[in-house]
Amino acid sequence: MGMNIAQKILSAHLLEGEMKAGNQIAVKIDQTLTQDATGTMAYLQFEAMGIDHIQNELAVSYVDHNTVQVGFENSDDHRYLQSVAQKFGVVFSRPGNGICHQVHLERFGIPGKTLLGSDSHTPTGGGIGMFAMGAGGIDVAVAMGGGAFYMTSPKVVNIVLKGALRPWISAKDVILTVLKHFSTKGNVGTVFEYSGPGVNTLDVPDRATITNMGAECGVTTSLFPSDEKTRAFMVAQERGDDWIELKADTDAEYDDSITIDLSTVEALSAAPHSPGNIESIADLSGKRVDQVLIGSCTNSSYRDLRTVAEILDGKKVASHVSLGVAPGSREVLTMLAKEGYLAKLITAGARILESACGFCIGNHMSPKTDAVSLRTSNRNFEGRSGTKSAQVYLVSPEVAAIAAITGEFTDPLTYTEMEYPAVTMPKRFDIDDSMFIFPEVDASDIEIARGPNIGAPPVNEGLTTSLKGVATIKVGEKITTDHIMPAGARLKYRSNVPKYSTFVFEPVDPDFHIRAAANRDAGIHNIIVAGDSYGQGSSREHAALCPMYLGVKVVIATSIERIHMANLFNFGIVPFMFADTADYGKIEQGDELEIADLPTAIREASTHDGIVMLKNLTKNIDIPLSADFSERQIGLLLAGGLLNYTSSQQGEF
Ligand code: MIC
Ligand code: SF4
Repeated sequence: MGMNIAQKILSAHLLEGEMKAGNQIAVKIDQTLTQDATGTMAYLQFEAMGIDHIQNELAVSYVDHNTVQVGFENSDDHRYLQSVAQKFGVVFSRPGNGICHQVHLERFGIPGKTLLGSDSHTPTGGGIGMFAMGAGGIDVAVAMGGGAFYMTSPKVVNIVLKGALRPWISAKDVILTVLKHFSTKGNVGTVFEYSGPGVNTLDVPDRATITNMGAECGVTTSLFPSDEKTRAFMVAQERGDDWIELKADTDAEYDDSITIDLSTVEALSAAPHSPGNIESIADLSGKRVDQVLIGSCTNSSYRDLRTVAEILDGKKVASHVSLGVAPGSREVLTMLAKEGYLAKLITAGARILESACGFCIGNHMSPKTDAVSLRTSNRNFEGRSGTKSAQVYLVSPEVAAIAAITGEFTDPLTYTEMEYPAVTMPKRFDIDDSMFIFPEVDASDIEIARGPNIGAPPVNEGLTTSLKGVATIKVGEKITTDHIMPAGARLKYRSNVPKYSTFVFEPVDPDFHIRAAANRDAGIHNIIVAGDSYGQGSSREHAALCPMYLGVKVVIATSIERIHMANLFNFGIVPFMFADTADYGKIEQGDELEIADLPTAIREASTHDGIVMLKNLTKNIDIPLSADFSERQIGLLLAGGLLNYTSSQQGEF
């Protein structure tokens, strides 16, 4: 039987397990990437593992998330990251060099390789045929140390593209069409693999927009074939030698398949407050816009920003609109500058922002109260922009640029001011690697620089007793990691877990941390109760690490998203699912809960029916929880997390 691309790459990297959808497998990781917001903890954990040099093919540390440097904390993190990179053989991408996913695609990504990144948008690499996945920082630290990555063998859905996009419609509209079909939940353990004649109509930067935002569906990754378009991109990056052809066999099988006719794709938007809440731009036409922000790892390529510059050329931004443009990389910014497009943007009235994540993570450019903000980024969770009442709509660069001029949502298909500026990918990008610091051969006298904000990673205790606790918080469905562990103004505390923990659940229940810490100090276990799709969104392991620090031992949800689930195991928090989803209604916040002899209950569940009984002492009822854990996952829970587990395995990851 023939193989699809996902099967080809995974089977070439398989270390343990059988590749059957749903099985636990271990794979070899070729490349890793980290960014500053997750990276400090990842390298602190790498240090705690006691390995003196990276063991994988390539590790790159990017500084792109928090570059605002208000106070000393960020700058100290950057200094730590630079020194630790030099010490352990990691390539360091300096602040200003660009957003990790854009830069990695440009300078390091290789078709057919595996990439693990401590950021949920790592699947951007799927645009050139890499099997690229997001994970928590500690999983990336293990992979840097040469350890395997444990994952669920995915099912593979074939997304067949046919036809070609109409002028003014672009890759963002394709991924929004995919989101409309698949939504943001129910896709855990799936890979989206693109095929069909329409693939050939998309260049790598377009493909990368699509694989990037597949993350919002909750899939493991998304993949395009590596073909002549991929070769053209690699050659334009002067990396033609890294190209290989990669395509599915003609008799490849898939678990499911859908077809999208590109010629019927409309201009779309993800309306507040979810990337899966899709509306057509035609329906939104005429709605007044206050802010337009163009950039982020989804839409900040040379193609995207030159298109924006051409649309804005000779025009002015509407007086009530604030327009910001953040190029995805220094390469993009340099090319825009040298070719005169930057001047067009500035003349039109755009505010040029640093090549970094910035606005996307709510780090600056928060909109005014109740503002309508149009963004080309990938997430519009409530409050992520820094303004809770803001209405954030996710759109294509074309829609964003036109709205900046007209001051309102405008259907690009009805925009008659100009011909569509069909920008094609350049034959050569402007390459300058001088903002990377490549590791030195002899790192023996490199001192690791640590500021006062950087603390050792806290460690958990193993599971030894009965669970006796309280439902400290009960939340609804689609609780994102931005709800659990906000970024934005709080981002600078990523290296200071005691301080950052005081913001756990801040947007939904600012007093949670006080109740949780009081319970912890009184020896009462904290339990989180949640609905569907708990832990959507980012890979930030602080959404498990900080609750762990506050004494959370168990999460009970109707469903939990992939990366967050792995992070819970990694920090020794037991992730239970309601065996019957209707039982979600049988626990209220404040209820006292108990599981007798938790370690034995979990072990026995794995060999029996996968069920653990929870007693709701307040209501005097029993609630069955599903606990179908693998041997390794049980090991992680009993050890109190991955750091303890790896040391108990004596360096055997
Ligand atoms: C995000 O887009 O939410 C982030 C910020 O890039 C996160 C990582 C983080 O929280 O540091 C992600 O996507 O994993
Ligand atoms: Fe950065 Fe935003 Fe992309 Fe996350 S989604 S990596 S914050 S640009």
